[in-house]
Amino acid sequence: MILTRRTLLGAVAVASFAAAIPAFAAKPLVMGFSQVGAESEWRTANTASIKDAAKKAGITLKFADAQQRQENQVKAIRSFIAQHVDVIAFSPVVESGWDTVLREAKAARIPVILTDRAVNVADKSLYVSFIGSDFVEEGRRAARWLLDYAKKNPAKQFNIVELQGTVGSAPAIDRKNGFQEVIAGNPKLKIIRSQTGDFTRAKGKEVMEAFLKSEGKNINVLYAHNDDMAIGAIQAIEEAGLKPGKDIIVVSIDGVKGAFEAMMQGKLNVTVECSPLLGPQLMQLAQDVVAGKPVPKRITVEEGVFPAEVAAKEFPNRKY
Ligand code: GZL
Repeated sequence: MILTRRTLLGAVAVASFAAAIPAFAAKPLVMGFSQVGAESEWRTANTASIKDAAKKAGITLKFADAQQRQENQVKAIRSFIAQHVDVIAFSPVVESGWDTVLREAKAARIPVILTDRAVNVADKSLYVSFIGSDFVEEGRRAARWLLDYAKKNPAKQFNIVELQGTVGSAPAIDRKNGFQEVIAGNPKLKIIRSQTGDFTRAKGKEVMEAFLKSEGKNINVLYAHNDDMAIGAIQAIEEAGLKPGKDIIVVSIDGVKGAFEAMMQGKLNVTVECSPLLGPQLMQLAQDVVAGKPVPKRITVEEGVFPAEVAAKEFPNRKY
């Protein structure tokens, strides 16, 4: 049983005024949420899911957009502590640098839930639960698709360029490691250039232009850590007079609608799903935590892999 600020105050209120008022009327739960930013289609869908789920759950949401800057998230968390919210949830833009501010939340008896991305802290009691995808497995799935594709083209050497996500973020670190784990030791699959595109279309295009300038026709595979960077890179590939999806095989992660549209145009070959629709589970988790119920330390989400062949059939079912 986690004795949060809210449970303590509730107990005092009930004990002291039990005779005076018919019942202790529960006020709406207040959640402070610090979001990474608005860098991608995935993030936009994630924010919509959180806001919609809070509304449906009758939870008062104090929402702060950090514009992909850790210092803004630390400031927001401190502000939530000062406002005595009942629970704090956030998607940490990078893995490290959270110990101090999470200790402040713990001292204030405000439970913290991680959503989407993980943190690297020595003291795991600094957060109650982490709900999000398994990014290492997403990287493995991207590589397994490419391995199967390579088996159908045995004569070919696959020179891969990699667009990494935000430097130091859990998805960038884990998707790189998962992909590398599966291609390790295979002489046919080689990463020849790897650089961050910071999960945005603009940066993905810019870095792909640089890859094409330096490696040119030597490139025959792009592995992008998210669909937005892949879509930006597709523009660069076309502007270089090459055919994305054919001259350069495009492997990506997220499964946003833009990726399905690119697959239907024959410009992207596969997207590994990473669901942003975490809102409903997060709100239920927050209510359980504040009620003092035991909750799992780690909650993952079920996800699939969508090759271009299924894009047209699947597109009408896509929710983000
Ligand atoms: C993954 C999420 C990543 C997405 C990107 O859960 O953190 O951040 O893959 C987003 O599109 O910017």
